[in-house]
Amino acid sequence: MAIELPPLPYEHSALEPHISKRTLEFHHDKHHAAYVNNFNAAVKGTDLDKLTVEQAVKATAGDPAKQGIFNNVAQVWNHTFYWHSMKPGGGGKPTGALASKIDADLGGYDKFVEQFKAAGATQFGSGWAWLVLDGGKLQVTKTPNAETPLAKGQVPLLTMDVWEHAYYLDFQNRRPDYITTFLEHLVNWDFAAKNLAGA
Ligand code: MN3
Repeated sequence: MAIELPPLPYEHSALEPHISKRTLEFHHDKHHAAYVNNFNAAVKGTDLDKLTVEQAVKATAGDPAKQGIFNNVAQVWNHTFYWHSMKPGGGGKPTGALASKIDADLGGYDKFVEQFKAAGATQFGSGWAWLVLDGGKLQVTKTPNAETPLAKGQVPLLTMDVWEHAYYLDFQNRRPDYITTFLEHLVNWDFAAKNLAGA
């Protein structure tokens, strides 16, 4: 039961001019697809082949013998979550229950922005910045490489890919500009609010 590459939730050009069609063609059609293919090839004929993506992430996390499989399946999950963390016409401030919770747990939207920018900018090398629910409280966090809060007992609400392949064609070395653009023009607060409501 091979897993499949989920389609992007919007057209490849839908995030322009902020993230180009060319970036999403490489990022989704090549990088995300490669993680799917690598995972399928590695687990073919094993018990891991019977699991959902989420189950396979949890089943391989922290097992040195399964590091390669974890890297690929966690990247499959992280990327699908990332596509939904953005939307055309996104960006700006959240509203409603999520906004109130950011005020209560993080000290307000401006503090969230400060922490999220720092998480993305200080993740050395490749990785991810996250807004998660940890023990019922919001937390901004970062993970290296394929690591994911899903495997740490946290509830992911939102993520931003800070691997160079996410921004290099559009922003070259200017990761901070990509992060600012993500927050001002792309972030999908509806998705984060839905994840909070379902937690
Ligand atoms: Mn990526």
